Amino acid sequence: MHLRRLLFLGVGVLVASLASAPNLSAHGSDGQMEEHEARVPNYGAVIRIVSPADGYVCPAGMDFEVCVELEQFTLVQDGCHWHVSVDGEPWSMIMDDRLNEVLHGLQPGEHRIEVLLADGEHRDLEEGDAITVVVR
Ligand SMILES: [Cu+2]
Repeated sequence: MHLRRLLFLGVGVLVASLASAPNLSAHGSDGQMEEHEARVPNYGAVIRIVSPADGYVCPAGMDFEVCVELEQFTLVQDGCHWHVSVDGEPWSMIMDDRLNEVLHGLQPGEHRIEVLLADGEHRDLEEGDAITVVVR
């Protein structure tokens, strides 16, 4: 459990650094920053959260699993993968062929869980899916 936690934190740091790197060029000399990185069109690719349902209530301290289904998108091929964000911040990245991701350690309260398809350069596709969960 402790090791999994450490691995998870490691992935989180990796995600954070990968997610912030493309933004460096977006900082203008006038201090302005683009609100979002450029996203890529879906071209028919779909990611959909199949569970939990929107509005799911998760007991505090429990992990829960987000499961997705995909259409017209092949994981791993050309580096294709998917991203999970929580409350607008990168949370984790699924680089293998899994269609599920266990979320650990969400603080009590309401959280927006968003999933987005990503290309081999970690660019999000425009259309993802999102649910709100409540931890209490
Ligand atoms: Cu990525």
